[in-house]
This record gives sequence, structure tokens and C-alpha cells, in this order.
Amino acid sequence: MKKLTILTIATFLLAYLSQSAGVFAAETPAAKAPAASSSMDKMWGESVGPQGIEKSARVALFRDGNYGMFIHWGLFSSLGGQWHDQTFYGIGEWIKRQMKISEADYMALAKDFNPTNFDARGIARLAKESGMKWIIITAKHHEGFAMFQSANPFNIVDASPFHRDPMKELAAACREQGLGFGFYYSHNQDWTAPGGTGGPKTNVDGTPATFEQYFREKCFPQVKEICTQYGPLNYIWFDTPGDMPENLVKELAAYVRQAQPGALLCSRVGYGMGDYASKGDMEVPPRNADGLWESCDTINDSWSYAWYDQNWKDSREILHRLVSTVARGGTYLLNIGPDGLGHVPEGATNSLLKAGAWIKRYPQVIYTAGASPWGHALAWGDATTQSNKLNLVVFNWPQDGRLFLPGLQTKIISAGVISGGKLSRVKWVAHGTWMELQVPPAPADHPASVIQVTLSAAPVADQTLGVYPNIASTLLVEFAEVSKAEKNQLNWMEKFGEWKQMTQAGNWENGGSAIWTVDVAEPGHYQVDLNHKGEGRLVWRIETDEGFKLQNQQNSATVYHTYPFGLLPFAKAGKHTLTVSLVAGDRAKASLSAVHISPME
Ligand code: JFZ
Repeated sequence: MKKLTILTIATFLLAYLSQSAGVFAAETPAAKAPAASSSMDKMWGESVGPQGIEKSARVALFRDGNYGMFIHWGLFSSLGGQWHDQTFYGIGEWIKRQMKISEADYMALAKDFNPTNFDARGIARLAKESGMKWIIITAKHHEGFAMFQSANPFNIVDASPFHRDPMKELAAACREQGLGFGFYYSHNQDWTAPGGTGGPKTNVDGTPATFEQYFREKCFPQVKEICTQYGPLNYIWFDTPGDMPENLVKELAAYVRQAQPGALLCSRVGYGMGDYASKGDMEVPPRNADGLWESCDTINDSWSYAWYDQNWKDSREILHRLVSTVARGGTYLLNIGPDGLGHVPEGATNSLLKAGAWIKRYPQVIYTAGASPWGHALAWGDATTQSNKLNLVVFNWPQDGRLFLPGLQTKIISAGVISGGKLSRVKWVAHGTWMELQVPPAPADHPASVIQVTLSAAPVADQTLGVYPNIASTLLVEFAEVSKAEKNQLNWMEKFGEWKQMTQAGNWENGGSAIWTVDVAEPGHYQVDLNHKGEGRLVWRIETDEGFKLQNQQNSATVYHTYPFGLLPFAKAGKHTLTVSLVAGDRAKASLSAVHISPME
């Protein structure tokens, strides 16, 4: 399977830097990722340094806390996605490059940057009440403006009328609240420093500027400043190393390790020098992954404030992404973008606090929780673990009061719905390899209910995808055996910097197939829908190991869409195969992403 992931995305962003700005113009709706070269693989991979650190005290906050706050804040926040009469639709912190704003014009913004509404204590309290365990904030993003007191004059204390060091205030506020604290620092890209990647190629006196010069005169001294002036740090989150020379990345990482021995580095420092992998796809991965890793995400579409971006995730979506990330074995870093006055938009605050109130009721679901024994999401929600206990987090409550667990192989000792902090016992009954919990017809809580199941040992489950008798399930192509078609992950930008990904099967040869093995809880008829895109009419066939067949013609579109396909019977409960093949149509353009199976009423 060809897997084009984070490395390709990053290759893309960096490729952009050396090419024309048109490559990622907002008008380009979908960019197909090219294969990453092996050297770029090394550069951008999720590879991390010495493993086996999972149990060390240094990683305890990350490993057990599982939820942190990310903040993108800088001069770009004062533009908020608007440059004169033009709106930049995309991640706001890229506005300088995307709108081709000159260094002089951009640097001049500092003299009007006065974020008087910035309230470090308020933000630390927000993080705390939202259930987050640390804050990581942009000390310097690609724009090159230091949001801290620096010897380099292009900084908030010296170049703006604000004259305060908000990083000092936030570091102190986090300490007060018992939160961890760390800095994002753009070590490679610096668009206003001579020699910085994406920055001016000459010095003011006209002499050529080198990267080494930027590194010696700005990057390294500033990293020294953030490592020595803000107390002990938990994280230094370097980003987009690109083709930064290996020796300089190593020198920087070695310095941080010595100056801040308690700080973790994310993999985006480059050259495998990180402590944990940053997946950073704004998505929850579909399968469990081992090792220390983080998924960074943002609460709307842009990382930094953009005036038009009101696409706030609600508390349900935040919790679903958080719970699923923890269930996959990862840590969730959720971003907010304060505006140019330092104010955190209400859309963000409201959702975060609601999610935080839920976490307060079910801390065991998140903190110190382990991954799901199923290895993937379940039809009604997801599961995390605490030694011999399963936390079943139900986002889609079964209205018939039957909650199905596929292939649980560990003995159940007791089970109960948590309601108002109390456990109300529920009964269970086995159906073959499936377990049915008999729960009340209405959910105990919103936006999700929690059922605690105590087992005789640490949970073990068969990881076969389930077909449920009372709730729709989705079979992603990610989980199919694909032959004579290409299975790969497509990454595309919905708008600049906003990445979407999907594993699909494309380029169908004659006789190509996607085969899922499924575990069917109850025999019966199921409505099957296909999610695909393509060009023109497509004839698909769906076949089971019991010989049942559906074949029909469907239209297709240039974006993924779900088409109803027909009723498919399963005569017997238990394991089956479901095979999808393309009978006729434009084989090169046909792309299948998922099958949905819903029980008949
Ligand atoms: C980077 C930055 O360019 C962006 O402005 C933001 O700070 C984000 C958190 O990080 O963008 C990236 C870099 C790498 C990937 C995705 C976005 N990646 O490899 O998936």
C-alpha cells in the first residue's frame, strides 16, 4: 500500500516556498500529492529519536494528560485574514506569503499591534476548565515576529506599542494553574529575516544572506532566549524543517536537551531528533498506532484568527476527536487563534468549556487512559481503557437499548452506565462472539454517555469490523484488502493549509476488488451504500461469501458522495467477506472510499 502521509504534505508546503505562489492558490481546490522522495521521507517522516522513553517521567504529562491547547498568535492575528481590500481564505498565519506582502509592509504592522485584551490568566483558566493539561503557543511563527522579549528588534516588546511580554505572562499563568507550558518556534522558515527560509536573500547592505547567518544571528539566539527566560518548559514544538541542514537541526536539538532537559521535542524538529511523532493532519487516524504521538487539530478551519472563519467545532465534535485520538493511542493538541487584540473568539470558548465540563464528569476516559482493544472506532462511538476496565463512549446511542460489542474476548465481571456520577448496573448477554449490553433506551448524558465495563483481565478483542443489527456501520477502504486497484491515501487542501485526507481505491484494473472481512452480529437484510467519486456512470458489484450479489449502475461526481445501492442479505451470523468490484465505467477515475451498511428497520 502506497501511503502518502504527513511527509508529502510537508514536502508540498516546502515545495511551495521555492515555486510560484500559484501552486497553492486558494482557487486550486484539490492538489494531488506527488510521491515523496526518500530523502524527503527521512526529513518529514514521523520518525522520532530513541524509543523506550514512554515510561520515563519526562513524558508523563504528555503520555497521561492526552489533551493540550495549541495557540497560534502573532502579527498575522491583527490582519485576521484581511489585507487591505482583499480577503485571504486559508490558514491566516500564511497571509504574508499568500498575499505577497512585502517585508517592509509586513514589519510595519508591528507599530499598530496592541493586543490590550490579552489576558494570560483568562487563557490559562480556559485551558484548565476545558480539561487541557498544557499550552503550547507560537513564540515565533514563519512570519518572523517574536512574541517575546528578544535581542532581535522585531519583537512585541520593542517593536509594538504593547511593550509587554505576553509569553512571560502566559508562562506564569500556566504555572499558577498547574498547567504544562511550551513554545512553538519556526526554526527553518522565517519570512522576514535575511537568510531565513522564505525570507529575503540579501541583507540591507545588499550582501547575500545565508541560512547559516540567519541560524547564528536569529534562530539559535532566540531559541536560547525562550529556553532560558521562561522557566522550565514541557515542550519545544519546532515546525517545517524542510531542507534545513542536518548539522544545524542537531545542534539546535542538542542545545534544547541541555538547556531544557524536561522538554519534549516533536518530530517536526527534523532528522528523527524528536521524542514523539506529530501526525498533524487535522484528522484522527483510523487505526491504533504505537509509540508516543500527537494529532494536532484546530477548532475552526484556520490555525490563526481569520475574521470570516466561524466554522467552530462544537463540543460533540471536539470530544469525539479527543476520545478517538486517545482510543487510537495518541494525544490531542487542539488549537485556538486569539484575535489581534488578544481576545479568544466566543465560538472557541463556548465549545471548549462545554467539552471540558463533560471531561470533568468522565476524567478516566481521557487521563492515563489506554487505547481501544478493537484498534479502530466502533459504530456507536469508541473505547478507551484503564487496566481491567473499558470506558465505552457512546456518541450514537442505540434507541432499542441494545449496545453491541463485537468480538470481546475477555470475560465481563460487571457493566454499568455512568449517570450523575453513579454507576447503574446493566445486564449483558452473548450472541456468538458478540456481547450485547442491555442499556436504557435513552442516553444517560450528552453529547456522549459512558459505560464502564469491568473485565477479568486487560481487554482483548477481535479486530474484525462489525456489522451491527441496530446501527449503521462504515467499512472504510483503509480496512479492505485491495487487489488490481491502487489503495492509497489522498491528501488535498480544501483551502490553503486546510488538509483533508482519505484512503481510497483507484485505478481499477479488470478484475480489481476491495474485500472486507466483517463480523455480522445477526442475520438479516442490510441496506448497502457506496461512497465514491469518478466520472460518468459506474457499474459496481457487491458480493458476499454466501453468494448474494448486488450489481447496479450509479452516477458519479468529482467529489465523494454516498449512493444508495440496494438490500443485501446475510443468511448467517458470524464472519463473512464482502467484495466490491468495478464492472464498467471510467476505471482510471473511479475512486472508492467506503461502504455503509445499515440494518433494515
Ligand atoms: C505547519 C505550519 O506551516 C502552519 O502554519 C501551522 O503552524 C501548522 C500547525 O504547521 O503546517 C503544516 C506542516 C506540516 C504538516 C501540516 C501542516 N504536515 O506535515 O502534515
